[in-house]
Amino acid sequence: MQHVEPFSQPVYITQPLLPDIDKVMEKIGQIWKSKHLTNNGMMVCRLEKELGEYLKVKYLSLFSNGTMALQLACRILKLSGEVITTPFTFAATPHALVWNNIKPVFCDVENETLNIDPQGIERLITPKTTAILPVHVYGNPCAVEQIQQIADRYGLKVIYDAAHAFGVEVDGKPIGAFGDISMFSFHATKVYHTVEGGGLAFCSPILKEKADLLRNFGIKSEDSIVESGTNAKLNELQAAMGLLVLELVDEEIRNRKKVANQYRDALKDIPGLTFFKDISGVRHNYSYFVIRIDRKQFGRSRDEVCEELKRYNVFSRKYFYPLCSQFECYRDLPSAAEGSLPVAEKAAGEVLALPMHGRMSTDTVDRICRIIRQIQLTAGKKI
Ligand code: T4K
Repeated sequence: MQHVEPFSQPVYITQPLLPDIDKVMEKIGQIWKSKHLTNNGMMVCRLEKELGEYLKVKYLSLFSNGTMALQLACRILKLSGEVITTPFTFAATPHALVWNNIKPVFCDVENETLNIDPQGIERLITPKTTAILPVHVYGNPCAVEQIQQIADRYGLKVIYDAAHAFGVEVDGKPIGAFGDISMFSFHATKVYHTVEGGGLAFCSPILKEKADLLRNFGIKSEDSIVESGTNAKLNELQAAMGLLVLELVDEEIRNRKKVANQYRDALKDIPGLTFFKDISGVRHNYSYFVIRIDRKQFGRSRDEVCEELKRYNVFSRKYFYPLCSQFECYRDLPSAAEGSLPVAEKAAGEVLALPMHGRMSTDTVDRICRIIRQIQLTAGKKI
């Protein structure tokens, strides 16, 4: 095999989807003319409508970021006590609970998707449990039917952390239609973004009404403040970006699919290396391209591969290591006890998200794959 050289420029885990700068300036010009910068201006109203249509959800509210949206979702549903969630997620998921004085209860994940394992949920339910907070990790849908059945049986609410699942559909049903509320993140590193931003999808207009109040201090009218809300609004500049990025997102997802397939094809016969396959009936968004590395079979650990890749100027990410249950602030919880989340613990030591976005050239993907082969071949030797 020919020796592969490092990239001359860093290759990051992702690159934000950037609209044409002239179009951005044109939109900013409109905002300047209106002199309306925030507080539910025309851009935010338009984006809320257009995004709601794109995501095929009945009611949508926009927020300053996904974390604030998730915090408010708990508040809207008046959750308290304990909420069952997954340890295999970004910090924002359990943090949103704690900011509502709710105790996160960690449930192990399924090996196939690394989403919460419905089989584990029931035995964690106590009289204090008020909801389940699953995450569609990497955009792969959770076992939505089973989760809903459990929730119905015990009278629990379901909030989906759909931060990664923009535009995902299951058998033609939009991902935001499951559960009581779904939260989307529109952070710059996501498939679709508004620089920073988030959204909540609801099935009921009453929930949306409450969300719209809570994100704006609970102000109903100039002389009537009806909720102890906060400030979690998206502004006009973010919304303008969102309108332009929305025009590009379908092509981005098509291109990401090509990148994912190229990775899969080039990496498929490497011993000790596995990755997620497309699930039949699911419209995927290819948020992340994640490999799992079995140290024994591959010859190098995930951490070694991550470090070696840096020497080639490739910056992969260990999403999600450490597990949330291993964070200093959560590791003393009974549900976080070492050994009680075996599937998640194993996965957290093996997963590595490789660079992924729709503008990656075939040459870049090919070179990353050849670097990974080279890292394997040089196991135990100095490069
Ligand atoms: N729930 C889940 C399951 C989530 O994954 C997240 C966020 C949330 C909830 C909360 O949603 P938000 O409140 O964020 O809307 C990133 C993101 O900051 C975070 O949004 C995301 N999940 C998480 C998985 O990834 P970091 O700390 O890894 O990002 P950072 O800044 O290191 O960026 C990664 C790479 O991306 C950089 O090395 C270069 C590139 N990049 C990044 C930014 C921000 C750019 O090229 N341009 C940029 O502007 O957390």
